[in-house]
Amino acid sequence: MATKRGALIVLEGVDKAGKTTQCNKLVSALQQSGRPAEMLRFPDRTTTIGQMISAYLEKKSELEDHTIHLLFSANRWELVPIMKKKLEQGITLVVDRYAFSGVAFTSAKPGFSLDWCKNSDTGLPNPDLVMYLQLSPAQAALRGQFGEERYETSNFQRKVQQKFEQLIQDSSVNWKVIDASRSVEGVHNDIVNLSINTINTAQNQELGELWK
Ligand code: Z5A
Repeated sequence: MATKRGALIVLEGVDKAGKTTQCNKLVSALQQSGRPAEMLRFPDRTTTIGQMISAYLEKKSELEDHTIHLLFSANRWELVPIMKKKLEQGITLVVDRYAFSGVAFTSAKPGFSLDWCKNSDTGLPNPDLVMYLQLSPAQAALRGQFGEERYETSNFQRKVQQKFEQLIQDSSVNWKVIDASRSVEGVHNDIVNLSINTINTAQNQELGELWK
């Protein structure tokens, strides 16, 4: 019998929403229940393109706004062959940020439309599930100071949040909004349940193309 494909599961949200914490816990829970799963994160700072992005985020280099947007996008496209291969092998991929972060962060800058920002990511593998970890700026502030990287200011993060709120209205993407202000375990339980349902459904479906 042919191997059933893995699911593409994405976690999105503003800074400090708990994406990385929850991705790690989800991968462990899936593996412990006998479901092959691996984590990916974007940007993937290990590639040549990823190193350019990392230097920009760390404010060690300057890049024009369209240019950095396209580099974030290219960093996803360069991973597509390996993502598809793993999904075909039955491995579920749990992804910390994806194209939605790309669109939300760039369109929060002056002069960028959502449509322009979506173009370079159109056709990427469409996630089977995108969980948006919703957290207000006030609740995020309780989780500590912002870091030193570019974009880590409360004013910019508020604009990014508004862009995410627009993106989650798009019914061509399987969005689920999760209240991320609860305990780590409470959030985790919801995420595991949604993910297992998605894994069961996705194995009988073709992988789609984002925004097509
Ligand atoms: N970016 C972009 O512009 N374009 C793109 O295409 C992409 C990204 C893909 C990458 O940052 C930056 O690049 C990011 C977007 C932009 N810029 N910003 N801002 P990154 O991915 O390297 O790092 P990050 O995403 O900014 O991490 P984060 O958002 O700060 O954290 P998080 O993953 O959402 O949360 P966490 O690390 O799991 O938890 C944060 C803290 O909260 C930590 O102390 C936890 O212990 C605590 N925590 C977590 N959950 C809870 C709960 N439930 N209760 C209490 N405390 C909690």
